[in-house]
Amino acid sequence: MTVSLVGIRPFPLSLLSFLSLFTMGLLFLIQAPPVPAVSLLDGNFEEIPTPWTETTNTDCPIWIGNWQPAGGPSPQDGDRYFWSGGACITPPDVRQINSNSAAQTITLPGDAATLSFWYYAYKKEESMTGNQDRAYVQLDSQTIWSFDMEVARNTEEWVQVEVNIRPYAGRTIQLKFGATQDDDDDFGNVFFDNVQVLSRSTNILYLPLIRHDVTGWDSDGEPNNTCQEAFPISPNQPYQFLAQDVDDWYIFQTSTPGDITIELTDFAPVAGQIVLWAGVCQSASFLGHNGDFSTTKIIQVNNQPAGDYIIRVINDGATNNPDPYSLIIHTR
Ligand SMILES: [Ca+2]
Ligand SMILES: [Ca+2]
Ligand SMILES: [Ca+2]
Ligand SMILES: [Ca+2]
Repeated sequence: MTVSLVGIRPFPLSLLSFLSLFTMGLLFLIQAPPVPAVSLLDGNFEEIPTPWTETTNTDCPIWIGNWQPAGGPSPQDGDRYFWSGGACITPPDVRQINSNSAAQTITLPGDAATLSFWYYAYKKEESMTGNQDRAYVQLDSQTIWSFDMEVARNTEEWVQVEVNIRPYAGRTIQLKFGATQDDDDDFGNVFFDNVQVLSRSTNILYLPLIRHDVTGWDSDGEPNNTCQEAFPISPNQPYQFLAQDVDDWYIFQTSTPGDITIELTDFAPVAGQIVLWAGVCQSASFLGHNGDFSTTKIIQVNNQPAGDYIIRVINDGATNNPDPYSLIIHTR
């Protein structure tokens, strides 16, 4: 049984000497911020045996390793990393498209703010019909980061991602990295390495510009009942919150000019509104409003500058505890 990375262009084997490993370790010690996530084990995918639990639909059970001999990239960190997607070749020449995952249960510290990880994406050819090849990161089965594996999105290098995980702070949850693929001839590869949970104090990306005595939110982003209490979220990441009260405020930032779409779905109270402003609470400019009597409410505004934005979700119907609504900000 062999693992084949058909379609990955070959990389020269990295000649990591003991000295270079030592240097990398030294840099790590200097640069790494405090990482309180004592319960996250083997975030670098280096340990043998590893505490990560792997699943796959193929006959190749192990996808944590050094995949340079199969054409994979040199590790972002250390010697090993997790390969999601790809394909497994079994004798004589049967190709099994791989949908797999690596998971572990962790307890997030109360001040957990960011999940940081690195990925490297490569796909040789596009799927001929509707591409279903996706990599993902999940917390308790909720997708907090997803990646459509497309040729145009090949990274050519390791890319760092930071995802806001404040709504999950303090929880014991399953963290899962993986990929699901369709069964057509073309498949994608996304490699993951160097996973870290960063505390609030080490991360300024999600700190709002203006905030009045709000030191924390619960797992549903509450309290977020005024603009000053707005819960910070990030564009292009799916979120779920509860309509268990009347007012939910959110703020986000864009780093480049472009079109912005606010998509509220699965809004169980049905009766409600979303409102979008540009700016900060003290000087906000109204951009759009949607009060459709529907579980889906969308606002799209085009050609907006990079900057600060405010969202208000108003529940005009019955309060609802069990059914979360979904909120995502698309920017392009
Ligand atoms: Ca590693
Ligand atoms: Ca495919
Ligand atoms: Ca709420
Ligand atoms: Ca609220």
